[in-house]
Amino acid sequence: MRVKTFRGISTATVFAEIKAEFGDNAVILSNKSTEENGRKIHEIMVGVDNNEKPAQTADTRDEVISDAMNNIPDWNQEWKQIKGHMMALLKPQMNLNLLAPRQRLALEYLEKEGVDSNVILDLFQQLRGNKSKAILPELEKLAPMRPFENGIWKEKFHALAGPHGAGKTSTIIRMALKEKKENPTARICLASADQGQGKGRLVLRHYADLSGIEFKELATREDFARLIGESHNFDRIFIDLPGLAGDAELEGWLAACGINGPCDLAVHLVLNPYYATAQYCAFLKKYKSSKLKSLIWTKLDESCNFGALVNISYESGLPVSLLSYGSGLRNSMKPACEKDFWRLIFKHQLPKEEKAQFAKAV
Ligand SMILES: Nc1nc2c(ncn2[C@@H]2O[C@H](COP(=O)(O)OP(=O)(O)OP(=O)(O)O)[C@@H](O)[C@H]2O)c(=O)[nH]1
Ligand SMILES: [Mg+2]
Repeated sequence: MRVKTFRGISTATVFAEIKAEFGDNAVILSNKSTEENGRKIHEIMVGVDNNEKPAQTADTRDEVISDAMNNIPDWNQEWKQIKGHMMALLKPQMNLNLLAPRQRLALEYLEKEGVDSNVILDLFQQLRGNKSKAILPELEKLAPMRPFENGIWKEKFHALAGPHGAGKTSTIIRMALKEKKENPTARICLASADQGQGKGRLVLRHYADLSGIEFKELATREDFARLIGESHNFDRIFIDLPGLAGDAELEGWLAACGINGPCDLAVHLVLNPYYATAQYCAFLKKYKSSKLKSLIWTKLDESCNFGALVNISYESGLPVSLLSYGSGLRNSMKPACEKDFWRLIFKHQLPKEEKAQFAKAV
């Protein structure tokens, strides 16, 4: 951080000078008045991030908008901190005596389970003063379900995105096999856009060959364009996306492949329940996209608490579509439903296996 002191005969002139040099990027470190030769002098010390360039006046409407957009990440960060402080202040005001014992127990349980205080506070607001109000309908509003099963998802293209190793390839195979089993005559395409060194695309090809599903590799923008052109030959197209490294973001990645436009695509974000809160925030930023339509939770069998499932639904506003709870391809995944989801949160019970779910699909 670069530090600079500005002096002048009034705070207004000093602030004007600071604004002219650094715009809104300066952080006030100190602000004091002293006397010099009988005159009052105002001295303001500011700090500026070394990466910040001195402010340039945004002349056109586009420049003003672009400036504002560039500041959004900083503002988001600041807002998160403010929200944290507000929660710390508000929490002592959360008078649990306004709740019925069973409502109170539920909130206390959720807190222990790792559900964030802003979610708990929201629930408290919904329940306070109405001791007969059931908690489950309120919870269901916070974490909606949109099961991935027959007839619910109309999109033709379904792509799975998410961090490395989250379970994208395994899940897309399960989804394609499930589709094949439920609609044996459906024309399904399984496509791998993951050109990394891993064996993901070989595994995809293997299962596609075994089960009579068409397989495609998507390495270039032209491959995507060709698949879109041929899409009338398929009823469902499942795409395995790579984990995005470094600063790459889903929206930019989809744009580079030419599939962020009107293409009939739903992207589902695959996550595991045991990341740290800051990591989830980073994932939600990285995978934010108008095409992102649901959350898929995998590795539920490896986790010992599930508060993150509630937190991410609440933060993202996205419905949960699938729950996965085993490393194998059979009997390890179910379309999400309220009963399974809340049983998992409150009882740590994994979803019950559907009878012979994929038994004859492979
Ligand atoms: N225990 C458990 N393991 C799972 C589950 N889903 C996937 N796995 C395992 O997690 C590992 C990684 O799964 P992949 O499907 O390869 O994950 P990915 O996201 O495609 O990984 P990359 O392509 O390397 O980014 C594999 O060993 C899977 O068998 C699950 O629900 N539970
Ligand atoms: Mg993979």
